[in-house]
Amino acid sequence: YDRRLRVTVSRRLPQAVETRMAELFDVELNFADTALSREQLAALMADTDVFVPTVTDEIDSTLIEGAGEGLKLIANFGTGVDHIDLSAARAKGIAVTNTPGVLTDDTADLVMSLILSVPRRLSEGEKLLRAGQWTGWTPTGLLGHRITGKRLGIVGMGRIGQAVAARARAFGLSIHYHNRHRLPKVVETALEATWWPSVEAMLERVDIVSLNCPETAETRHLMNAARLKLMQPHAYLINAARGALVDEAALAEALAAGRIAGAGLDVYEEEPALHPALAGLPNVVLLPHLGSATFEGRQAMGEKVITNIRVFADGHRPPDQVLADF
Ligand code: 8YV
Repeated sequence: YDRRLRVTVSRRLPQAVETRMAELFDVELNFADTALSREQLAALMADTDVFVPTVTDEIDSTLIEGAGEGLKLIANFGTGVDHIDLSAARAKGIAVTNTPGVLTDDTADLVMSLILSVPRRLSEGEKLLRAGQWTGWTPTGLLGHRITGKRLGIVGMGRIGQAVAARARAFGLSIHYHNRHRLPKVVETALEATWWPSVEAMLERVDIVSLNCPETAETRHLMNAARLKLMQPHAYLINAARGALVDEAALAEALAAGRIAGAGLDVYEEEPALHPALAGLPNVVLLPHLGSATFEGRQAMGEKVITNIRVFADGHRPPDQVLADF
């Protein structure tokens, strides 16, 4: 490109990121900072070289096919790209990039805090206290379950899954994982992780299940009623990946019936809506998609977006290009 690129950003980003972008590109921002409608997305994608969406923008095949001829890069602000139709983008010659790596630690920290707070009933305790219903310490009040010595089963052992494993080991959990591909022996040994070729077999054996895989056609409703039934009645489910990995209605039913002991969720099937059956359950910790919500993380995500755009503009393959068969 021998001119400044037109870069359209769907949401407000950290100030320093916006400032740098404005120095480098012709930037258009959504000043309202509300999730965009399909019509607004279509209008923005009609007249730009680069579009920067976030997880709140559903970039489906119709939007991609209708995009202006100028659109050559979708530089996602975020790692998960389940909201972008990758094959439609590839068919139209539009490259897609994401921001892997820089939010691994923050997300793994959040997973770990759910692993610690659900079995220990922290949320229930805080609610009781704030409601003025705490009547004082008793030997048997609000007892939870010990973390140390339990078995953690990680579904999806990529960057985040491995970062969760490293933290969990320090808390005395034994590490089990299911992944499409077995990790190299050296990595398995370093994490003292046991591979399960079958997710079903692993679900039957572990005490805590953490979902850390991307949402794809294969992983949608991975935790359906049948797989939830395989979990042990004392087991907990943690999901800070994508809501669609879990059939929420089936989860609420399993929790209400006591077929599993509790759940910690950071993501939902229909964000920002919370499944009404989950809201009333005491044995769940519910967070509003906070996995990467740190100042440092969001700044680094913005820097990655900028690097991807600049490398692409220079005519090279951007460092974080996502492949359609991902
Ligand atoms: C981001 C996330 O905040 O990166 C991801 O995949 O889920 C979040 O941590 C979000 O995607 C921003 O678009």
